[in-house]
Amino acid sequence: MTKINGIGLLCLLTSVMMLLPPMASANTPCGFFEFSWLEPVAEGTTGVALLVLPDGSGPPLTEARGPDGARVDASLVVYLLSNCDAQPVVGIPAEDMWLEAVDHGLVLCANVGAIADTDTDASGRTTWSSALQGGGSSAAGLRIVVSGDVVPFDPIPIAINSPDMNGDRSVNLSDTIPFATAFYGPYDLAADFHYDGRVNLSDVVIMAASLGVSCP
Ligand SMILES: [Ca+2]
Ligand SMILES: [Ca+2]
Repeated sequence: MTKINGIGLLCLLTSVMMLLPPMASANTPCGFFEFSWLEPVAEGTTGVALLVLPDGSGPPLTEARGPDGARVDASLVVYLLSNCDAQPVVGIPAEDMWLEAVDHGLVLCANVGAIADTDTDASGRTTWSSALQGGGSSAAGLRIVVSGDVVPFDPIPIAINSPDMNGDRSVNLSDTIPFATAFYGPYDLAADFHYDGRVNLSDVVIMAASLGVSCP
């Protein structure tokens, strides 16, 4: 029988270890999507605002408004790529991807408020083009959240306002108080529902028409 001394055993162990594949790091989460990208938002979207109603009856992102009141397509196209290997992340459920305001001023209806149009496809692509459902207001910009992780893009320059001014997910008399303050006070984007840089009768009409609306 061949005897293996200490040095021989060490050499044998070293050889065996060299033949083994390197150990994978245990469950390293991919975290943020640093290789992801957002298609440039349509030209002219600087200073864009979107009216949001709790029941989703506001205009879709394809019909946001520019500072002069003109309709602007502010729909979003995003490609989500894994942080681990820069490959598309396929099949992320639409309901796991949503928009939120950077300053949390946009209050969304539970589960449906601002989710993506579709699951991510083979290229990791999804879009946002529909109306959002919620209330509140924000001029800080929007961001995309995937399964609770913020995708590290610059804030998307879309301001939000809603006749649900106090963000309690329904439009009622309590919202008319801040609206009256804005109507008689200095300009406030939060009350400029028919976005055109002025709070006037056209905004009153939207406030009046929205009374009674709430999240589903
Ligand atoms: Ca309200
Ligand atoms: Ca206005």
